[in-house]
Amino acid sequence: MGNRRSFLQKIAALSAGALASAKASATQNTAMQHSGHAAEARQGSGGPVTVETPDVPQLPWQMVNGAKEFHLIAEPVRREITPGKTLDFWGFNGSVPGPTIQVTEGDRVRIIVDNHLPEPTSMHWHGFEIPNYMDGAPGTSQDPIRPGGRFVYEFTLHQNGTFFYHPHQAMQEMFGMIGTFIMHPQQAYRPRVDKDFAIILQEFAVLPNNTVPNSMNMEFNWLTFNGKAGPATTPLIIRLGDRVRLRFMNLGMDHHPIHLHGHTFYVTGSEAGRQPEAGWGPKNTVLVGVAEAVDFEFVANNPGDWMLHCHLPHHMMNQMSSNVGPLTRRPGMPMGVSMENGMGMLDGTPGAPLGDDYGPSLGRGMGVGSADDQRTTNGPLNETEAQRAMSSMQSQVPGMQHGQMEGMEHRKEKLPENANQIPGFPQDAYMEGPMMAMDKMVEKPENYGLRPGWSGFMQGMMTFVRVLQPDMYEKIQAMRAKKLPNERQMPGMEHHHGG
Ligand SMILES: [Cu+2]
Repeated sequence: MGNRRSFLQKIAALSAGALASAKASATQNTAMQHSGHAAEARQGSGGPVTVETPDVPQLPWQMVNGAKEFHLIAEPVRREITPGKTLDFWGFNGSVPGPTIQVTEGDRVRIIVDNHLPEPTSMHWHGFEIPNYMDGAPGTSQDPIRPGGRFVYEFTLHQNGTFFYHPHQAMQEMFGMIGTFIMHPQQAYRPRVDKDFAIILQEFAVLPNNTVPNSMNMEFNWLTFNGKAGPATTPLIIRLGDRVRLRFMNLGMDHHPIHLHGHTFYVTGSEAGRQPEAGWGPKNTVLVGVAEAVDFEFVANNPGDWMLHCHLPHHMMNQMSSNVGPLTRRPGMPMGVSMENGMGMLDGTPGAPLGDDYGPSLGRGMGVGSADDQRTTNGPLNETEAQRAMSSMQSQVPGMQHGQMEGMEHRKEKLPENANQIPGFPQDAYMEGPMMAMDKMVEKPENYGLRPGWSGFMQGMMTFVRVLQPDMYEKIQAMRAKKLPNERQMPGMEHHHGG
């Protein structure tokens, strides 16, 4: 096992891709091999490009006794999934989802799994054609890995495609434990892609004022791409004209229809690997079912900042929950009443469905800064109400952008005379709008040049595919390269690895 310093160097080199070659020469073959992929891609030779996993680190390896050796540590992880919202998960090596593993078809692979959780776990290699005793099914193919224990998995891989790893304990899966496992083909798929990305879809149920997802819930109010909810998701940076592959993996209770704006794509792969070209059909939305992986490809020939998102309406929101008064601001409130009431459904009981009598729930409608039941501010309401709510929100959310209201379109709008007589009004409450903007809080090179206020309209499983003109593309890539020294500090990874 390398020491901490060389480990961190390797990590940094991996994130840097081709730019890392200078640093990598000082470390191990790990970084050289991976950055080699990118170099080959530019030269047009046979190797595939490295898969980028925005917001998730790459797991380094070293060659030990003829195998690529990886080290995964199952452990509790805290992660800020969007500004102001830090949750408790279980993950791997300080990350949720776990770090990305990339190998090549034909490789001998060894993965050391240490269990730093307070209960037994195991590791299942989803879709791998490997010996049964390496399959990671606790109690049936192996003894569970006890707390403090270790299991060493080792196998030779003859498949290629998009795979993932996860414990075979269902509740642990729902608590964050999954990671991307890419098996590259020895020769790149044709036609070659210039960019390759992978995104893991996860969902969590978290009551207001709590940090611990309820893994038994069937309704979810935090939806993530690679462990981040919009607007904290990191956009995919693409040069105009590039051929692009996106790979999605889903481990949750819902299926996610993933939709890309501005382009038509072709589904080229599944969780079982590359699909025959004869079966590729044009689409712009593809359902990524539970336990599935979907690869799709397109030519990024339409410049702009294009939405890439799950199209389930509730999956494009953050922190939905019922307007239940005290629950939204008082920690430790006991769970109450029936499921119907908790979900905000009327059952004939007297009183307001959103009143304090009803218990906590993950029903509908609470946004950042909600307090008591109140008039919403986000639709075409009157100006005074909007400003009142805005100032209370700014006092509750440090760093929330001031002045966002200025000049925004809806200030000029007047509430239609009959608005409050229209059943169902308002529908666009809390969910999105200029009041939610937090551009500064999520500032990063990949967001450079987006339309001011953009972040007020991005939540849940939403990100951008940014198809950029060459000059803008180069500029952002240069900014990303400059930012790397900071990325070397990866909390959680260094601190658990040496032990
Ligand atoms: Cu979805």
